[in-house]
Amino acid sequence: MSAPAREVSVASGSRIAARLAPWIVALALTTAACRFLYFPPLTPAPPAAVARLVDSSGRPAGTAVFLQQGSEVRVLLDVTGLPAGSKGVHIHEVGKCDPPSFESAGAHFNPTKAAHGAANPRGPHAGDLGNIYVDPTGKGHLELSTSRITLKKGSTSIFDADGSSIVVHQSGDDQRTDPTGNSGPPLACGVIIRAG
Ligand SMILES: [Cu+2]
Ligand SMILES: [Zn+2]
Repeated sequence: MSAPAREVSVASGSRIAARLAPWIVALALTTAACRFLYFPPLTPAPPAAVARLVDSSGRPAGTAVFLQQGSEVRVLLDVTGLPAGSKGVHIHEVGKCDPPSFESAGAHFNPTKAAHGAANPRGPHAGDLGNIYVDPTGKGHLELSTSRITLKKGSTSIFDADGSSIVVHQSGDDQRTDPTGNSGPPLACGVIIRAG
C-alpha cells in the first residue's frame, strides 16, 4: 500500500531536482566568476581610489584609478598634455601635490624600507610603478597590477596617516638607481583619494 505513494514522492522529487538543475549550475558559475566581479546587491564593493593629476602649472594632466582585486591593486593611469617619451611613475609617500615642484609629495612610498627599482637587488619600493610611454600627442596609458600596495588597512596601505600621491616624472626610470631611478623632476602629481 505504501510503495506507490513512495514512488510518487520520489518521482516528484526528481522532477523538482530537474527543474532546479539549471539554477544550481547558474549559481555555481556565478560563484566561480565572483572572484573579481562586483555584484552590488550581493557583495560589498571592493575598495577603489582615484587621483586627478595636475602639471606644474596646476592644469589637469590625467587620471589614475586604483582597484583592489583580491590581494592585488590594479592601477590604470592616463595622462594628457605631457612631453613625449618614457616617464617614471611612482606612488609617493605624502598625499600632497603642491605645484610647481611637488616636493610636498615626499619620497617614494616605501613601507618595507627597500631600495629603488625592480632591477635593484634590494628593490623595489612598493611605490615603484615603472614607466609610462607618452606619445607625440602628449597622451599615455599605463596599466599594471601590484601586490606591493593595498587599499585596505595594513602596513602597505597607501591610505596611511598622511595619504599618498601618484607622480609622473620628466625622464624614464632606470629601475635601478636609488632612490629615484634618475627619473628627473616631477611633471605631474595627483593626490590619491578613496572612491568607494
Ligand atoms: Cu616619483
Ligand atoms: Zn622608488
